[in-house]
Amino acid sequence: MSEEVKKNSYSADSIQALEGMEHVRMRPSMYIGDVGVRGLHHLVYEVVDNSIDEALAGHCDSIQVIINEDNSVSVQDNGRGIPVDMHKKEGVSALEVVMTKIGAGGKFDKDSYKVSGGLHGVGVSVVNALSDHLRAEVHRDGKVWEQEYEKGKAIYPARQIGDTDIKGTKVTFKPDGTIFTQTLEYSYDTLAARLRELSFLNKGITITLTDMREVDDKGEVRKETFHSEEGLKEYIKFLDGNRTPIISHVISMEHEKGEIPVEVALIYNDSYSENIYSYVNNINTHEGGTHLQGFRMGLTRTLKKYADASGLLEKLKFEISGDDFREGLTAIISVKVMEPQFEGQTKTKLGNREVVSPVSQAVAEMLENYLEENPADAKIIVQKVILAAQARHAAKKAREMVQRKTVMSGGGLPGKLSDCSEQNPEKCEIFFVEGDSAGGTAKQGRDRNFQAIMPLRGKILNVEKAMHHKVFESEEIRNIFTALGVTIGTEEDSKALNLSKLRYHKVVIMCDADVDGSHIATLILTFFFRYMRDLIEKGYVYIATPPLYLVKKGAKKQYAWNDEERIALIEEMGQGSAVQRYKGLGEMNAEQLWDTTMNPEHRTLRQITIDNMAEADRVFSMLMGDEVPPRREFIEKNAVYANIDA
Ligand code: 28G
Repeated sequence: MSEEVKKNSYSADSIQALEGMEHVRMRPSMYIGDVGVRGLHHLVYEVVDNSIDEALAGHCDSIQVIINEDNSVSVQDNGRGIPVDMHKKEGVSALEVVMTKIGAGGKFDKDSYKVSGGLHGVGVSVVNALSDHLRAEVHRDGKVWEQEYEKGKAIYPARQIGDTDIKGTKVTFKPDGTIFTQTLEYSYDTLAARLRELSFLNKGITITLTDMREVDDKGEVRKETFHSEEGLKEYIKFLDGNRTPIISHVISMEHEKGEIPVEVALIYNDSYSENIYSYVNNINTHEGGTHLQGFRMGLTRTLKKYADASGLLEKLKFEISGDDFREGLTAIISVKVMEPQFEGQTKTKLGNREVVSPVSQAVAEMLENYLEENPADAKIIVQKVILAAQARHAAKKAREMVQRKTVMSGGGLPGKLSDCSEQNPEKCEIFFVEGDSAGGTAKQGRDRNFQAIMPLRGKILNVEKAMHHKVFESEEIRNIFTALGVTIGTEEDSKALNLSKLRYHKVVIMCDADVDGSHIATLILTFFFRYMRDLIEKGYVYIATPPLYLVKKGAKKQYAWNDEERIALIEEMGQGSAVQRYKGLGEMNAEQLWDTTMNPEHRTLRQITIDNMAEADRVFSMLMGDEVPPRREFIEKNAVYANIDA
């Protein structure tokens, strides 16, 4: 090849690279999902992912994440440091290639053993493209190198700036405000939950999170270290910290079955809910898939075999269903797959068939051993399964009601529902309102064309503590199913929800802005989380935000949602203004409720999202479970309403 042709192909390549970066900036959500809060945090995960890869390769055991004062984020690892030598093909440093070329960095390189990867697994160059400014610092072979970029473009070639006796990579980036228009503010808790999760999933690595934005009374910044020696075993203990175990140990194993690393841990507790978290390459696979299928097969097969042999099932007059084996089960499955195929609506369902049997074999082997060595625990588990089967049998009628009673099949809508006239679910909203009196006001205030009102009696059943049949027997809860047009799945898989006849695409919880109101909202949310999780995951669930104050002067009325707004309004209106504190929805008249809380033109609805399933589970089990002290602590830490009432 002549020199000239070569040159041309170089420049063709760099044009392609540039186009790649331009494309990321033009269509960011194609790469990071969205440009809201989630996308913003995803940037951090993407960078941390590189460090995790370096750790999985066996070269790094420490990762530091710092939220800087200006909401930029620094990530530093003690790996080998990104190579800085000239990349033969590109004519620039390897560092620059990794930072500016979409798809560089090995993610798409089948030869390298890289199996970690964010949801989209797109690489740090995407983070660079979406950052106002990024600085990379490499410590390697005794030298420090740096390079800086603006909106993904290098502003100078990688340069040597000094000597060092450490090794590793440090990246500091500031997300671009013209892309992340909603917010640039990082949430410590969101990052902490993900980093903690990563530390359990990748044992042995030490990850620290530091928040430089605020100092406490002692002049100290917020800082946490995440490190797990035992991995999933410890993760189970953490997740089930607010529940009561019924067996003596966490059952766990780690195995490489046919080139697929499989890790599993599980425990049985005295609750009635099933909590299984599955991961592929450190990504939470919400929709499950072949690894979950393998887990269920292994669990059911082994326990059934044991129970049959034990003779304990002889008195049982009916078949045990798959569900029965999973009541009170908390489990984590983590697999690493070289070329994962993600399917499903949110691309979080593993499709690789070859994963089923290694996981089911591993689970079977692990359980067989445990049951053999712990006969007392084995008996407890089998008895729990039998109880679950009996309860399910007893609840058959109630469950079938919920299963069958759709509007179409003539069950009729609940009497308390004031429905809207619009038929297209996409345009319809339903407001669940606490109490009949507020329900009445909402009914008067609504736009009946597209807004339905469903008053709920005070506190609905706490599903966290109730057996399934109690849940399906509760009239209040059956009414929620019927009003929404939602039915549940088969007996074998009661978690499968049928949303095809969902009657409203906005399901709004509207409660008083006080301690009681937030408790009721939490009860309803807990019910949705445990029994209609899909509704939340599909983005149909919202919380209404009624104002806390009315500031009046003469005929002029304005609303305030917090103390800051109230003070500003009083200042603005000046002498003679009066403040009215809304104690509850019932204190507003229909017009006020419409203006402030229900009218789509003025209201603020908070969409409920779950960015960390395991963390959400832990919080719900704590808020709604038996143990009081952790709940008090959480409420004190997060009480927005408590100080208002004080
Ligand atoms: C702190 C922020 C995020 C990283 C490394 C280490 C290497 C590397 C990263 O290589 C380019 C392509 C395939 C070899 C690999 C160093 C081999 C030898 C690395 C990070 C070169 C990528 N020495 N650490 N990338 N490969 N940490 N942390 O980004 O051929 S990225």
